[in-house]
Amino acid sequence: MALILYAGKTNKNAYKTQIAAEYSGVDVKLAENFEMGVTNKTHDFLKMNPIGKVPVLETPEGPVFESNAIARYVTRLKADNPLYGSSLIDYARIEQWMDFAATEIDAGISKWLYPRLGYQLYLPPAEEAAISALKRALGALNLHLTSKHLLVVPVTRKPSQPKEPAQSKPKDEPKKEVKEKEPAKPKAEPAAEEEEAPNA
Ligand SMILES: N[C@@H](CCC(=O)N[C@@H](CS)C(=O)NCC(=O)O)C(=O)O
Repeated sequence: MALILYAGKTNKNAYKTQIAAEYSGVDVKLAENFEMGVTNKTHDFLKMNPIGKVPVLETPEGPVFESNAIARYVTRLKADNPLYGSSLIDYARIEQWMDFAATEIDAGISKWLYPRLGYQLYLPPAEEAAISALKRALGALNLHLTSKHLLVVPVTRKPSQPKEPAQSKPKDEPKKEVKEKEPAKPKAEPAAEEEEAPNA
């Protein structure tokens, strides 16, 4: 029987579980008719997660909330799942990157994005701090990835034969005007249908 995951279809935190389930052969289905801002405010939902956030997984032994915990649970449903590593140091490194993604990257994105979307107060110095923290985290991630070769996919391309000679850009082409975007004014309440609501 499928485990039921409460979240909207495009919830980034639910993707963690859905991807883990797919790789682990675990049957997880999104709750039908789930409506962000409605379903997660019901009494029944709050019994599963008292803070009213998604995702929540319904298991035969009761509900589990917190997306990383759910993803780990689903992964461990498959015995000796290689997705979870095979030694203590493997587990530690997997958890290290899961925690890093949640607390350094996700948190940084939220602090930058939500005021711009109008969910939180927009304060330029706070945004500057969020961007600089995010750059630091992404810089560290980048450094890590450049020393790995996990994502390298060989691409063989035939030399392209352009039908027409490439047009060179006229030298005196006027530069496009770059307009600075005005930050959105804070909204009173996050829109109910918005999937990505503030963590705070
Ligand atoms: N730490 C939680 C964060 C969950 C979270 O912030 N969920 C958002 C959607 S991505 C939510 O339910 N927001 C509704 C609210 O803040 O009331 C997790 O990883 O599961």
